[in-house]
Amino acid sequence: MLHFHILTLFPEMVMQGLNTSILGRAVKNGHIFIEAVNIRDYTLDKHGKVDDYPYGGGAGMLMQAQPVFDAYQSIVDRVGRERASRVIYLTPQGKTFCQEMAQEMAGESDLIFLCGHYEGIDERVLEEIVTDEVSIGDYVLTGGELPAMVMADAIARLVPGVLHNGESSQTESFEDGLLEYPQYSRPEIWHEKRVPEILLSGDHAKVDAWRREQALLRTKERRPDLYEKYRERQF
Ligand code: 9D3
Repeated sequence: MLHFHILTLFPEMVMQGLNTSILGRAVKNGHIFIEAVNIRDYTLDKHGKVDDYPYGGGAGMLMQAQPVFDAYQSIVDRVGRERASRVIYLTPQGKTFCQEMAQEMAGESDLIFLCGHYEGIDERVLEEIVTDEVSIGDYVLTGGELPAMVMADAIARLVPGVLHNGESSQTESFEDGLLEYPQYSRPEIWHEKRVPEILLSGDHAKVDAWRREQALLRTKERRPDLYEKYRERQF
């Protein structure tokens, strides 16, 4: 049972996205727990304000330390500091998320995601609570919510029981370091294109060898970086 706690100003967005499809089923079946904690609920400002101007000037607003810290503390008060030991700040300046990080995080009992907005968050609260800074890639989004959802999806599917038969998390792209081979279903001919003859042969050894070859060819063509890594691992 992995618990995701997401600190955000947009809790509905996060819950809508994550309680759907396969993750929704995983929550129902008790394999994972997901909660969005609204940072705004913890502000002491009577108008509900959670941001202010940056000292030293500059464009935009910063999320203040107090509401972020108190929202975080409310999670710790419920689950304990030991369990809630991992706090992941979603930021364009973080280390790029990858399958290896997903594997490692899937072994935790609790993960706290902190989603930034405005021009960022007061550095002092980040120093006190954040253990990991993660980006999902080099493109500019409007906030950390979609990255937190992307990470939760990638991590949750690795939790035992979340995927059923036929949704296997093994033998897939990235897990053996290769892209997937092309696949075909009925009919045998569609728009004058035939299914590769070997797949109709019933010779499983030949089919396996063909798929392996296709996976290698594809990886070499489309992801030369992955192909090089794969070849290095073979020696
Ligand atoms: C206007 C501020 N920007 C100056 C270049 C910095 C900036 C801060 C925060 C730009 C975008 C964002 C919002 N994005 C995220 O919070 C974010 C993110 C992303 O934009 N891309 C990839 N991964 C991530 S993780 C969090």
